[in-house]
Amino acid sequence: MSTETQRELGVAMIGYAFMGAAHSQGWRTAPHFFDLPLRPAMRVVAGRNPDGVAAAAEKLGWSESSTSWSELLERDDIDLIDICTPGDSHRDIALAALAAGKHVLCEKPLANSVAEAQEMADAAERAAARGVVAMVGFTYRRVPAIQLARSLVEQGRLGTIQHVRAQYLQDWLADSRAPLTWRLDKEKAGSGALGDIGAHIIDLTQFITGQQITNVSGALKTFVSERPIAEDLSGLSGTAGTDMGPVTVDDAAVFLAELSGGALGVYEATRFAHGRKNAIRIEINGSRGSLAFDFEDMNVLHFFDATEPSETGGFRRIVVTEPEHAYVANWWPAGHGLGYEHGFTHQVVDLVTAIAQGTRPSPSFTDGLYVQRVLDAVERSSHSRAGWTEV
Ligand code: SOE
Repeated sequence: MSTETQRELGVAMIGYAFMGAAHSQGWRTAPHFFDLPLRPAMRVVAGRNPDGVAAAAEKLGWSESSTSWSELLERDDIDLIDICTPGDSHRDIALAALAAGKHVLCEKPLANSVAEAQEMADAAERAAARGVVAMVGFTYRRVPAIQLARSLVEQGRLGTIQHVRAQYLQDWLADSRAPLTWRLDKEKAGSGALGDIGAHIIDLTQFITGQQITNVSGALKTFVSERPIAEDLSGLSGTAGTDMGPVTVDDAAVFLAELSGGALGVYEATRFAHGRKNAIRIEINGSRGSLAFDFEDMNVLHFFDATEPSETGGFRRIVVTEPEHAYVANWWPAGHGLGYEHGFTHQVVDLVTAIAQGTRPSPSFTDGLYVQRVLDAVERSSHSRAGWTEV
């Protein structure tokens, strides 16, 4: 479609730190590599600090900056609100945006509590009846190897799934002097490793297996209870100041899970795994075979087909960089591989396509609500120390 005649989708993004930069990359890149049915126009980025948000607009490619997200909802040239703020503002922004008839993309986890997530999912259902859509940003679903994993499960290549093993391991807090930022503040973030990264592996394993987690037994732990307050609270790490402040979230979360299709799960999320940078490790065993994935080698999926003769059997290392694999044909010649940022581009592609086609994008706010319920059940189980807890 020629860009002159193509209809635009006016986008405003709220928040401009790490996730804002990643989402901007998605909005900027998608129309250059994919043939989109609507042309995203990066109209406004909003944030509280006037200088900071103006600089972000310039750097990230937004036409304007604003210090008032609510004013954006009154503008006819804005069709979609992209929420990249900490979790404590997701509910208010999403509810107001949906009520104003704006499509919404919201960073994960959907909210800071089940009650907020429920309100958001209900609002998304009402909005859908008016043709307004909402999506939650579980971006890793859009890694080609993850798409292949889901497809193999759907094709029955794993048979009945018995084991789900999932870890999300980072190490950016392993140093006890690493500074206190918003991600360590329960008021802002809702929870720590559990919601920030545990939410991803909950979503991913449910997505790949098609099963929902129904019961959990978990334990949360905070290893370092006080840290130097960061000079800039909005970043991921940053420079430590001289004053100390309390860490009010978990540093690590582990839990056992039962899944709706009969599988047993073992989950671990931590920011204290020295040497593990962004290791999302998923291993699934079924009656006909196994899958293994590690985001630190994200262009590869390991597949073991137990129906093959054992003499020549073994884990097959599938390099997921071919045009047959999801999203790949739009990028580089076969074999060249993708990175962290591509998921954000694919997220834009799928969202814009759904809007243009009048379908509902996934993961929906209801999917986000379900993940929130799992997070809540893990917290309840850990606090009560009572073991198995229903989601
Ligand atoms: C920090 O742990 C973080 O940035 C998460 O918030 C993101 O969701 C993940 O993609 C990378 O790690």
